[in-house]
Amino acid sequence: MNTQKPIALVTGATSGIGEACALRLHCAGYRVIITGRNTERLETLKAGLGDDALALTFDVRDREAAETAIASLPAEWREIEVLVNNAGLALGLEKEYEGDYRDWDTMIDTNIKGLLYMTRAIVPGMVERGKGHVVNIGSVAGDAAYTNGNVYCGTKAAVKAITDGLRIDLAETPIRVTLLKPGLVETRFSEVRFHGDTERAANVYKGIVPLTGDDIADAALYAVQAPAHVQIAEMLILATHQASGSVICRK
Ligand code: NDP
Ligand code: 8X3
Repeated sequence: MNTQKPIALVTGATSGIGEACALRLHCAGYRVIITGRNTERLETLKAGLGDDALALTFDVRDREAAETAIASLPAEWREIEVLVNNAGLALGLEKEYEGDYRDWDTMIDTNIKGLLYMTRAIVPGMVERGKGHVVNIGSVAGDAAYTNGNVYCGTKAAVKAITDGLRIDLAETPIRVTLLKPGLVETRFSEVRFHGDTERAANVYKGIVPLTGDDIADAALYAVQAPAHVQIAEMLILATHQASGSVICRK
């Protein structure tokens, strides 16, 4: 392992945008801490990355598990320079007054509270060392609610406010904070949203060329590699035929 290389930690690295970010950061010369709930997928990813990767299995909703995982990092993996808060999900697409409260709890606990737990566990070290970059994965869904998006959109609006708050609180430090707001990205996202209904999930990407996880990883890397005096505060990244969370032109 090359301990001269900077360290990046990516949550939800087992799939989609998180996996793409981990791979891009690794290619760009980072040692990567890949985290998620699925040990088998993490180990497969780690096998492809070699010594410059460390896998940590925990659920971001479990504050104690997240804190313990970070506190028990080996000395040579402690100085995390980039945190990508990516783990998240949508569950359900129905009217708010007909929604499933269990789906709401999971989205709120993962997208908002999980992101906060990771931030609280890692950012103090960045402040102490005077070096760091937090990249939060928000969404176009946080800019404005769309039909039946209600609670998911609410969680991503919260991610926007929480990211702005962190940037304000860190303004006196060299630590930078970036919010990425992707539109339609073809990952496992819709399959998860529709509780495993792959046909319904596939329809989300019909008639439009969606973004890929790599497109979002490119944006993350651009922000991270910007000169130290440049803070990419926010990026909205849409497919060419998507204009907002609600306006999608399918052909
Ligand atoms: P995927 O479903 O492909 O990936 C989600 C990742 O988050 C998986 O690695 C998943 O792991 C992990 N995850 C979910 N819940 C938890 C948890 N409680 N603890 C730890 N890890 C967890 O979807 P995407 O890559 O598309 O989603 C990544 C992020 O991007 C999310 O925050 C999503 O809201 C956001 N986003 C996605 C867009 C899209 O169109 N795809 C657009 C805008 C934003 P596991 O396998 O264990 O579930
Ligand atoms: C994911 C993008 O438009 O499906 O956040 O909500 S969208």
